[in-house]
Amino acid sequence: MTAAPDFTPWPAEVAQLYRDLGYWQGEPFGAWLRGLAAQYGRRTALVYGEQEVSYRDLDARADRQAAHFAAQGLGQGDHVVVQLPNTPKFFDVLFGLTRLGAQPILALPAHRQSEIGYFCTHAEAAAYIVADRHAGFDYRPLARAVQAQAPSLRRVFVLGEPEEFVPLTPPDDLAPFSALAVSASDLALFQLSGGSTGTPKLIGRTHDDYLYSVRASAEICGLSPETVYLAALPLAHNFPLSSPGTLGVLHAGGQVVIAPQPTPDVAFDLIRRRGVTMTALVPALLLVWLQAARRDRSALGSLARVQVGGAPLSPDVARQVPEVLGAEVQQVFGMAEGLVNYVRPGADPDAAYTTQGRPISPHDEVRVVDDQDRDLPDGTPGHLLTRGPYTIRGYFRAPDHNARAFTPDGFYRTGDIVTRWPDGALTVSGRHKDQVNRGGEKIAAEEIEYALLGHPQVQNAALVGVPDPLLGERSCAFVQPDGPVTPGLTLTLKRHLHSLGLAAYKIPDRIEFLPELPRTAFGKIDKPALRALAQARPV
Ligand code: OOB
Repeated sequence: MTAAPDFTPWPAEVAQLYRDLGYWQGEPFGAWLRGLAAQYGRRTALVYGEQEVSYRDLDARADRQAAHFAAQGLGQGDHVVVQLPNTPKFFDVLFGLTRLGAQPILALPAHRQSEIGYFCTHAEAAAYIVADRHAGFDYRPLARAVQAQAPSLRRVFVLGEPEEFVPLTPPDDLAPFSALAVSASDLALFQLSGGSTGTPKLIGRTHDDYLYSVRASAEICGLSPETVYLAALPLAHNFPLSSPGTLGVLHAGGQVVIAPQPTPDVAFDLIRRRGVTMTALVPALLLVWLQAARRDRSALGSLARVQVGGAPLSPDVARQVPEVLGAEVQQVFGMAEGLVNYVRPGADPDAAYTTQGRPISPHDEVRVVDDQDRDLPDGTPGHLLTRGPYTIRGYFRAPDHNARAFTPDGFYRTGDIVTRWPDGALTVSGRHKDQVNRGGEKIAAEEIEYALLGHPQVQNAALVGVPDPLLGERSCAFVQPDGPVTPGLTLTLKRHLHSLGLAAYKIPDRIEFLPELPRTAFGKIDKPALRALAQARPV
């Protein structure tokens, strides 16, 4: 059996190069935050409703949170699944855990038992952190179910009414926290992969590599103490967290305004009241904002830049941003595994609308190759492979998958089809990986196909993306039933998927039945044919 390493290191000489270049500074999150507190002191770091948290407070809160976690038995190297909505507590937890050397696994509020149970068992998580309720969902029954499934879970912390669990808020009588020595080359946190296989993958990011991407992103994007950033997307996602995201804004001494919801009714008011200068959106949300701003954009006067990423943005929509929102649009093409590309601020409009930018680092290596991994000339679309100072060399405990997802010399196979231009800018022109990108939320086709195959009335199943004017893509499952299509089978199958505890965004938007799934000459299910069929069939 192959060993399943937690972390695939960079080769020693490459790591040394990144240190020599000053990319990896040997500073863990805890010390980084301490430095920000010293530099920015009483300035406001976070805004949430009427609450304001200064840099100094943020640092002190991280200490208290770390002390609370330590008193509850958490420590260095513990994996902790964190699933919190957009509140300042997210940062207390992130900074509290990383200060202890415990490693948060940053789950999304939409995840349910299938995903959370998997993260807890696969990573042998020591703790799970949730809010009592959010968006009409009670996370405590979920915590009970996960606890029954994952024997490693020693504690569940709950923000709000904890019931039988541990309150997330530290008690008043805590002993002071004495800092631990945390190595910057250790894992700081786990991001989650959208993936294309049956199980989601965990992406371990080191303090060194993650903070490099944060610092460099803040610089490229020209952030400063004057930046007021609206965190509208879920805080845990790599884009709003680090590209440059909330961490980049904190690095620059700016203000993070936390939006509980990304919708215009909530977000526009925050922009007006707090003088927000910048935000990050996925294209689906941008469309909703554009629609609302066409009716009334009087709240958006301070907004200077809107970053858009996570899914393809059509040049036509990009072009509307300056006129309708009165702000510059900045495309961001990134991935939780590492590589992030930015259109540089002030780029000529044509490049700004039609490319997704160029990599952060001069040491991001980018290859565009054909099906046989042969390099292609600029201007020709091909598979994007990459390695560099903040791109992982392997997923957590996934040796078989790693053998496919990385080349022997450590390039990550992104699964994206891109065209590189002579100036190094990339245009994303397609996707090779078997995934549906539903408004920026990634769905691994195989995960849903396996789940459908688990139902007795399903003989075979294939999930494809269908173009959608709002979400970019919606999902359509083609099912070859085992026997006749009984009345209500569509609903039965959707209920089946819900009962497995899959996040709601993964439930297919459409289910279509076929007597047999089309196959290619090689006998594989013919997904292009299914995509064409889904588009041709009226919904
Ligand atoms: C971001 O990260 P993930 O891990 O949720 O998804 C990565 C994938 C990419 O491989 C690509 O398929 C797609 O999302 N994607 C884009 C895109 N940005 C991401 N496709 C077309 N155009 C774009 N601008 O989505 C992410 C992480 C950091 C920053 C920004 C996005």
